Amino acid sequence: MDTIQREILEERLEQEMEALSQEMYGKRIAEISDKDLYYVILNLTKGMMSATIPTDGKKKVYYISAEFLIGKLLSNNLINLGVYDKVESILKAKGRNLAEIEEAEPEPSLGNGGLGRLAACFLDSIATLGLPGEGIGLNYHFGLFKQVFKDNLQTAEKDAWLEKQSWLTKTDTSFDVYFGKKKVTSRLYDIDVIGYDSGVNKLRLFDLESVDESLVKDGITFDKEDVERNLTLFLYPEDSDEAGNLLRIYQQYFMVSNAAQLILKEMREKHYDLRKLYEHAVIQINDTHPSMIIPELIRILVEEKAFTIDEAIEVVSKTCAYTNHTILAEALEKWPYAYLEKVVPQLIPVIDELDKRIKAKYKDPKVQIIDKDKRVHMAHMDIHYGFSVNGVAAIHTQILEETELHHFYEIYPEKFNNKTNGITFRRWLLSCNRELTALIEEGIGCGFKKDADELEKLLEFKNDEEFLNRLEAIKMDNKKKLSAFIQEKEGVEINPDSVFDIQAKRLHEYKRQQMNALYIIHKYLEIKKGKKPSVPVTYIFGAKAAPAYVIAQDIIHLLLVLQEIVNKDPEASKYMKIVMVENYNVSYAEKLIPACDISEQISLASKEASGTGNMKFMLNGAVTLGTADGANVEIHDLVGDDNIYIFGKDSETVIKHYEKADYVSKDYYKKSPVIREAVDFIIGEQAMKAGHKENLERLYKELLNKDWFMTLLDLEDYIAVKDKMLEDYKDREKWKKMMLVNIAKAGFFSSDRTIREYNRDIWKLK
Ligand code: NBG
Repeated sequence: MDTIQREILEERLEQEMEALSQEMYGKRIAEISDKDLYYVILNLTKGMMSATIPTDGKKKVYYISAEFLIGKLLSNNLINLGVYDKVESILKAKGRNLAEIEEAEPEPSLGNGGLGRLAACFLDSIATLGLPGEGIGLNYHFGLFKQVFKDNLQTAEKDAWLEKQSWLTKTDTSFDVYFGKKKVTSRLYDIDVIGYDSGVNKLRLFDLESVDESLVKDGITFDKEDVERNLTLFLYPEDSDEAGNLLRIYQQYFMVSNAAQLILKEMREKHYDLRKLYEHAVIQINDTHPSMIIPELIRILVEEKAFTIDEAIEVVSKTCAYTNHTILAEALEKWPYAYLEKVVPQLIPVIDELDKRIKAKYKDPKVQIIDKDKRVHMAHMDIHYGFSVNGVAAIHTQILEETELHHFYEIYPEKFNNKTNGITFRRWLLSCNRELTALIEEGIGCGFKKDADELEKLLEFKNDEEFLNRLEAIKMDNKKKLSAFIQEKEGVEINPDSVFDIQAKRLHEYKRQQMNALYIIHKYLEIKKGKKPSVPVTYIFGAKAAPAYVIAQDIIHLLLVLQEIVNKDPEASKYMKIVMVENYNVSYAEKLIPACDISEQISLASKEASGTGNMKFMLNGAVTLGTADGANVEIHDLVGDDNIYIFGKDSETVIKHYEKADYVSKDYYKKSPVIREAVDFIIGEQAMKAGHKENLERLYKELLNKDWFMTLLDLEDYIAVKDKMLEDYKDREKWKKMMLVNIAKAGFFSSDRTIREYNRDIWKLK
């Protein structure tokens, strides 16, 4: 179908919908269930998307990523097609509610956190800007895992999100993938990614033909060695043992081998000269998971396309670019050489050659690909044999250049560049906060939907009482909706008149959910001593912890224990409530973010590469409470001192502490009675009664004896700044202005801006 046909389709939307309902279920729309109606609209939408003109050009970006946290797609696709309102009103006339139908859509479980959600925002922006680009990843049947709380502990179940009818379209593309002599076969599934008022691209997800879901017996455990059947069952399978590590390498190679074959197939079909691969393809390596694409492409060019090794290295190096998303050592993959030998022996000669060339040129052990312990540093390979290295926020890139990757920066200063992350406003404003979108549109017109910088025009309303009151009323309305949802989902009653203080992100010690917990304990103890807060607060958490990350599980445990203690306390619960929501995901985020007053962004400075939740909260009128880290720094620059609350030691100080190894958490504990009291509560009688001794004691000891992410370093400052912020909340005039300024200044964080920069500096697509 061409666009003319799409227009016809749009005009006849109602008839088409009824016809499809008849065809699929033999009933009228008014008569079918929400789930069936969801399938009807799904099919209709898929039809409209396939009738949209695909973006095209001489050069294309292939964004290879282990994660694409795309979220539910129905509303987003309807919005981007420009038919959301129309569909909504057609349904309304038939007594149906689009929001309820959206609930019937399962959320794809193809990602973990920020890195995967960023990839999804990027796909939206690439399509919206009309750039030719595709995402390439894997089709995990059970995703990461579904979080279920039992006995105040996190347990993990498989997240079975795949349904017979879905956004995935099975293609007839299939490749053979070899692990040494062992062969498996893949199958490609596509998801159309429609831009806002523009063309359509594809997310290409490879699956294993022989995958066997019945391998998963209990929770998320399965035979890790049965790779012929398990490769695409889970994202990031548990890797605390050798089998788990090998499986991750199998998955990564499966992903890049398919990607390489797909790219080369397209080159062949378009009759492009492989020797000029870089004129037609640019491969963005999203973190180190897809790094093996480099040796794999070199191998194919040499073995099958008659390139010399020099030629292959040159062509591939001009095609690949690498994005770094973290300075945490644990996340910078270093695979034992022996593991690679086992899984992908065919890559070993190439990796050896790449390493040999570096060893011949540079003596510095810090820049070697294979280190003295025979581990292969994937990021090092990316930096040497790619043409671009970027960080994801200004301060992060600066830390890469000056500290973490300094030795590389000295060799290749020209390769380094910053691309501050962004978010798609289609999902994180237009779709998740329709009331706010309408108010903004009334105030400044609809230009901001295509050009996010236009949000600045909102500053005109800084002294407009009526506008500010409406802004406040929308926030209140969103808080009421969230309260009702939480009551239903979690069985916890919260007060919409309280301050909504939200920390929603993966659980990691550096993100310091434990610091927020210590604040909560402190407040609780104050109330018990008779000091009543002047404004009630609801503390909301959303976080999953990797199943093998013991301390992270313990922190979740503490939060759930606090939830039990505080919410059940008739006195304290008048002033504070705690909700740790179960199975936090994109859909939950879409409900939390529009209802938030205080956006908690409290990482240990230097450790949060960027953060993207911070941008979503700000865009929806929350005020940030954070450390000078990641994109918080840029938010601070944009909104100014008066519209953000920054606390804690800065990244330079923190990095010095690490260098000198002079941070001793016990010193802080000893010095401050406030800290001592809060930390001791963890193993006090009350907590022990509600929780488990083993978990609580372990967490207590960790905080006291190690505290690698320096919670106690910043705790007192955090308490002081948060208290001040809550005081300021009562000054409604001041707060409403802060909300407005945050929204007005959020335009910079549109992923359209980020993608324009990627394209300008790295991809150079037309
Ligand atoms: C995460 C960082 C975040 C950042 C996202 C997206 C990984 C490895 N890194 O700070 O922790 O916002 O990437 O860039 O998931």
